[in-house]
Amino acid sequence: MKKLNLLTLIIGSCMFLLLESCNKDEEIYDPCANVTCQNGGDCNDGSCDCPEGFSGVNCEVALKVRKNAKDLTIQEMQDYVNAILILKATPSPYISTLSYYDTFVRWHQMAVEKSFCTGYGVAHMNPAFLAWHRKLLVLYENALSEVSGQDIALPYWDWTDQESTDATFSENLMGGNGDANDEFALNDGPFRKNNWQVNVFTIKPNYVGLNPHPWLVRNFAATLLGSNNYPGYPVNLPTTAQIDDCLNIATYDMSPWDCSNADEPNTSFRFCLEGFTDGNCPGQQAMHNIVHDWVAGFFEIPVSDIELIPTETYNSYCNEFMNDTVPNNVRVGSMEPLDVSPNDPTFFMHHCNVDKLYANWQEIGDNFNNYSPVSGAPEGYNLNDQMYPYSLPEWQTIPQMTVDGNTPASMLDFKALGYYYQ
Ligand SMILES: [Cu+2]
Repeated sequence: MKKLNLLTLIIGSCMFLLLESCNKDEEIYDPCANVTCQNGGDCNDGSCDCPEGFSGVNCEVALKVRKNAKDLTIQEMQDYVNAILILKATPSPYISTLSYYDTFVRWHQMAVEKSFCTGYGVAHMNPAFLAWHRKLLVLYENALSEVSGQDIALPYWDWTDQESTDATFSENLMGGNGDANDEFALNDGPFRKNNWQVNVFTIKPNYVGLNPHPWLVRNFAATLLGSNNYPGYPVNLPTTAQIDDCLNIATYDMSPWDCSNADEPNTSFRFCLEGFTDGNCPGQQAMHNIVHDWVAGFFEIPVSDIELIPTETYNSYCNEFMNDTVPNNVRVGSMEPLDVSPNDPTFFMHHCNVDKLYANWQEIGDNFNNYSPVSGAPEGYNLNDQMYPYSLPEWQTIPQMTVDGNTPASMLDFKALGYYYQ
């Protein structure tokens, strides 16, 4: 009897200890036990699901909010414009002969110069188009904050929203249309003639005589029909339906990875958003490309005799002179010559909308890691390639340049870059 009781006691104790240790095991394996999510984040399977506006392992990083231009307060508009004017007056930490603002124009031009020499796209007409410009915007946003001492978030211009267009081209932001009585020079707003000087000029020989002035020129939606080059098609802002068509494409990009595949418009998101519509490079334009046309405009000025003027430009990247002839009565606005279109600060509000649509596409389809090609395409196209000219050795000691990385892969997660869109 006593023996049985003792056995029961022993077995009972053992089971108790076993259960206890089971309970303890459960506690040890709770993946959220040691995770503290800040700012209202919820732990899920050991990692924090952060509320909108926060990022980081513990939701400790407050993201910059990039807003629609129409939703900025007057103060936010003034802070943004003042920061741009300060950037224009600040010496460049990268290129000693230029201002900090003009460095962004030059980087864009360097990429285009390299495209001219190599025959393949560097910042445009290739899969890295969106990553290359995302990097430019992050550098620009951080530089504006750095020089102004304000926490600047880039605003975007929603092309489909009239209120956004009105706010973008208001006195408080980019100024309005060019002056019809002054060959469409920009004569209002903070970037008007005599208040904002263009210092980096196009090296596209077919545009050098068409865009000769050291001030900004805009002629909204102006087009010269019937000519092959200026641009020969109607120029309208993209519609919501056109944007939805692009956002609905699941494939990021596909071979031949440029603008020469007639099948790509309906099958490649990058091709669609960049704005090619057929297999002809450049061909009829849409989306991002046509917005450059829309802001710039193509027009004629009165001259006594129409003649063709020879033009010559120098391409420093490949140490080459390029020649063309241009009609002396045709002009284009500042957003048109591909290489130096960032001379007009509207460039950055336009590209912020391109980047927003890219972010929307990434979020809608859970496409954060959807990028192609991974390898095998020309240098600069692949997921882990270095992007020129950010990758130049002389800038790899500057933390602002290197902190986020220089590859398409390092540009995929925009929240990790410190911002989101509202
Ligand atoms: Cu560009």
